Amino acid sequence: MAEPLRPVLVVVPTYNERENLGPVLSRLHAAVPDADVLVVDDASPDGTGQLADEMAAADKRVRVLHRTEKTGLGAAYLAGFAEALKGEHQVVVEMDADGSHAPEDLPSLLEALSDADLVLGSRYVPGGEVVNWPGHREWISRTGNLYSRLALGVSIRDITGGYRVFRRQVLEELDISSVSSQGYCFQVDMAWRAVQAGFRVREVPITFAERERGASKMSSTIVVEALWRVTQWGAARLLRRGEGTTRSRPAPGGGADAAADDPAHRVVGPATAPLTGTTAPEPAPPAEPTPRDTVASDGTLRA
Ligand SMILES: Nc1nc2c(ncn2[C@@H]2O[C@H](COP(=O)(O)OP(=O)(O)OP(=O)(O)O)[C@@H](O)[C@H]2O)c(=O)[nH]1
Ligand SMILES: [Mg+2]
Repeated sequence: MAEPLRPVLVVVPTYNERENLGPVLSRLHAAVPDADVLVVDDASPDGTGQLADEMAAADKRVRVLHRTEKTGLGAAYLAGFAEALKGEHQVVVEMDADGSHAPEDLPSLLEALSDADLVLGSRYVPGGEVVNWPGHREWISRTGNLYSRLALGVSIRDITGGYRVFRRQVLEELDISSVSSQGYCFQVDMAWRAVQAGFRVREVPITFAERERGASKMSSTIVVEALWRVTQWGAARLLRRGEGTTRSRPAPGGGADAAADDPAHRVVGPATAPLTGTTAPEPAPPAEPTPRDTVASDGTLRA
């Protein structure tokens, strides 16, 4: 078997995760000792940012990107990705700090990258599971996934999940500066862009656990945003199909206006149904202005 791609950078967004950050990073380094970590903290009032600085001072695998305002999960990840692309990491991981994404699952996600460009940790493929989630949360998640699958014509079972592994090339080639979605929608947006660009997307089972400490930042706005945007993308897809628009075949892993039903794209792994999507991406709205991030002399990053 091929050696897993290296080096790996795990981007961990935090907002008020003081109780969770330490345990999660310890588990991460027990599972993948050579993983580097970039904590992206939005000036958490509970002092998560200072704690992260202390951890960074004690462990050279850890760095911290401090941002001045809470601008949402999507914006935090995008800032982390931009920072990641300044360095040499070949693999970039999305992982929440609340313990829902088990670091112990990361080795299998990394391994799956050997024949994929984007690996999605999936609760809804065989072997995947959700532990301790209230029934209504799982219902929202499953319904959102079903709706996205139908609207976008993709076979991905868990397109809203946020535990993911990207080959660097995916982040380089997708125009991530134009992504402005947040929350669940951010996850759908990134995966949908990757599908349309012809990247190989693979789902790998994970065990997703409800956070034990700290407060969720989920809100009804996040659900409504996802519904609205997925409906727009789905409608655009159907309109283009109705117009009989034909698109030239991109190189695998190629440009952003690749067709989702192009044979170059496939969902590999447990979800193997053929994709029926046909459209180019909806022109993305302009990115929200984000604070500039700078590197301080101590190596700490400041927004
Ligand atoms: N930097 C930053 N991190 C955030 C922001 N919102 C959420 N996060 C972090 O993103 C991760 C996921 O947030 P959660 O509140 O757990 O949201 P969720 O996982 O969608 O919702 P739950 O399932 O209820 O936990 C956690 O590590 C949060 O601390 C934000 O505005 N800025
Ligand atoms: Mg969470």
